[in-house]
Amino acid sequence: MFFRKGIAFFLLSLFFLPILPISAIQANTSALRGLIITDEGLHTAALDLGSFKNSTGMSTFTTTAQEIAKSYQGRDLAEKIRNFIIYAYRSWNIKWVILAGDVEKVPTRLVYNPDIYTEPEDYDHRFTATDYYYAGLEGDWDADGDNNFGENRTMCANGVDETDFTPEVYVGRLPASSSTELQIIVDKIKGYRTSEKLRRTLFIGGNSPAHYEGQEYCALVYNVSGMLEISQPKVMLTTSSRNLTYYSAKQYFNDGFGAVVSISHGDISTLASEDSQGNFLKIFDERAARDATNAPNYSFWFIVACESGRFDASDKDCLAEHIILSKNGGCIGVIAHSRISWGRWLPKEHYTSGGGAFELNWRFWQKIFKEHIAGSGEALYKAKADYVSIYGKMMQQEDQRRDILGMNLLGDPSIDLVMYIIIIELASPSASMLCSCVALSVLTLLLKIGKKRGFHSSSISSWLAHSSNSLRKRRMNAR
Ligand SMILES: [Ca+2]
Ligand SMILES: [Ca+2]
Ligand SMILES: [Ca+2]
Ligand SMILES: [Ca+2]
Repeated sequence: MFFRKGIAFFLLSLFFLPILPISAIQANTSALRGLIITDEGLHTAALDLGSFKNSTGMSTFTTTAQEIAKSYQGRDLAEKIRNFIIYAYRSWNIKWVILAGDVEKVPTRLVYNPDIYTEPEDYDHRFTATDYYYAGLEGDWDADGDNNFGENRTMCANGVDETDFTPEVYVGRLPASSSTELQIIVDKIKGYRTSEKLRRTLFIGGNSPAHYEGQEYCALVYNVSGMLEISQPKVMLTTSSRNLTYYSAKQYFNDGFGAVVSISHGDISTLASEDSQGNFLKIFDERAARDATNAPNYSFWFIVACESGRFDASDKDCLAEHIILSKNGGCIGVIAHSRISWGRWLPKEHYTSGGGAFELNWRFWQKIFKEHIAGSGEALYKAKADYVSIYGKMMQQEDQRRDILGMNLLGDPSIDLVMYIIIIELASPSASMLCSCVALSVLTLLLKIGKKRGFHSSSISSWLAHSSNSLRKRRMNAR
């Protein structure tokens, strides 16, 4: 199948090679790392982000959906945009793509992925909203040409899996519906800084008595993801330990944590835990997200819950959108499910290999904490690709596909979580006595990470300068 897809990909690239937006020809394309694709109404804020990325050594090209639509072919805007991404990947070897706009500005792809569950009734449960479509660039995701994208082998008339689960580029979305909203997110990205607080992880473990126990699950994520090995300080709020309420979750979140991991029930606006009597207790909602006050210590949150990432709803923003659009705090990035996540109905001892969003969550953090993959987009898509390769034939099951396709990244995929959440650990004041050893370790780790992702040495030096300045300041304060 790879061979067949490879040929199709090659032919597609030849077909689209000569067509290029005029502004792209003028760009210095030799060192391009990333693309920002926005709407013309959001162009100013997107260009601000592009300039910022360029100033940090990440060469970025910014264009609009309207400009792409003039030059690229496709049956709809999403396909035209994807064909441009294919062109940029083949010609410039770009690594990541930022979709700078909510779905009415930069469309997502609804893939055919029918659920047996049909509630709530305000959307069509046969389709899952996924930006994976823009990351897997082989084929056209509709091998049988029936306009149902991403069908499994059984549904596709040609008997092939229409998705391309092996990512060529890493994709994240900034879900802004106005230039004001986009500027809020851009300002957060520009203001994201290392901080002692970002070293910490906040766990929020709700229960679903028949299916999972949040405390056990959070402990598992902490143990297997590699957070434990670097002595990451943590706070664990769980229903089982009776310290998880709407107020405690809100209070701790507002204090600022680099990483937030949660498991619970969810809908488009709310996260909830279930007690042993079957009562649902709210633990977070869009209001808590909107009113968050943790700036400038923005969190990166992986939400394991149903529908909290249903960013394609036409009538309202989902919880994940509220958290990233929050003005005085909230998140720098969120991974959340656009549809229903079934979870794994398995005993605790199978949590590690239990599959679905449960497993994708700790695999994502493992990419950051153990493998030191810097970009949140790369970490997510590599975790997904690992998952697909491990589960093999099971990926033809619709619930498995939904968890992998439906878990989207809202945020800048090139945001360097290793730099902000882990490396600060090595440069912490407790190590001030060993300052030169620490600086050497930081340099070694930076070079290792930099090499792995083609990071520019100039930005490593500028970060080192920043880092040694902060160390110097800390030492002066300590005197
Ligand atoms: Ca099809
Ligand atoms: Ca691929
Ligand atoms: Ca919106
Ligand atoms: Ca939306």
